[in-house]
Amino acid sequence: MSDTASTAGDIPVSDGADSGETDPGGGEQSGNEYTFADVSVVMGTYNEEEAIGTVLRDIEAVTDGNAEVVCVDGSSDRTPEIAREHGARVIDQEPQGYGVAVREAILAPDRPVVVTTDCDDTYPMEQLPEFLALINEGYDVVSGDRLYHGAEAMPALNRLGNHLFALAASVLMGTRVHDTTTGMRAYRREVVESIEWTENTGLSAELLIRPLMWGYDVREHPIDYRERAGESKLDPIEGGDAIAKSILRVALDERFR
Ligand SMILES: Nc1nc2c(ncn2[C@@H]2O[C@H](COP(=O)(O)OP(=O)(O)OP(=O)(O)O)[C@@H](O)[C@H]2O)c(=O)[nH]1
Ligand SMILES: [Mg+2]
Repeated sequence: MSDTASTAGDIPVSDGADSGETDPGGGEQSGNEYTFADVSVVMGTYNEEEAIGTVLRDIEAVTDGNAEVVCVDGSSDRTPEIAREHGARVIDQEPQGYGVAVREAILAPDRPVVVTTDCDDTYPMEQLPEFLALINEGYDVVSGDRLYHGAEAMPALNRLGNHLFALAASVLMGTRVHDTTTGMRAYRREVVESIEWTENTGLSAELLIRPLMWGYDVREHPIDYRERAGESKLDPIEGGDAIAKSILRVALDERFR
């Protein structure tokens, strides 16, 4: 199965066997491979007019315009107009936090592969083909690991926090993971349809921890990370506190399920 994957620098975090559970993901892709016509790229957008044009142009360029783009938007600036100009589907939603927006964005489309990103130009859309290739190799979840290459563009406090979150999640799960709060991931649709969603700010960690502990084939994949365009929507202290609690709650919930 996916153990045969050999992309340099990849970190397989689960082979689906260490939990002793059967593989609910069904392992390898059978039949035809997915293309970008099978992919939805989704994001929450909240006053991201400085970045959204670049992000959507990058997605269009690398997918030849074949990926569907879904933005769940709570903005009061021109973000939704720019998104529509670029052909994205825009769903209006009162701003209620990261996880509320991203949950809606993930569940709205029906294509078989869904990729999340932030709309702040931090994530490398040019690496989307690598994510799709790993899904086609049989992985159920491909998680972008920002810390592998050092994440120098990340504020030092966030970087430290992200290392500590990954360490805590690893200890609680008994499986080593390296970046629990990344915004860039690819999922097979069946994974997100089976999720029991409970978190908001901590949604990203939840969407790594639950699939891993259910025995899905999850792989971390090193990504480049750029400095954010526009203002952050996350308060590092309040957000950090919420994420730490999410990791504890979700990991314990799954351990004692
Ligand atoms: N619709 C909607 N989108 C949101 C909300 N909060 C955050 N977002 C979006 O979710 C994504 C992640 O938010 P960020 O501010 O980048 O949070 P972060 O990545 O933890 O923080 P940075 O490292 O500073 O980028 C961005 O695209 C935001 O615009 C919200 O309440 N509603
Ligand atoms: Mg961000």
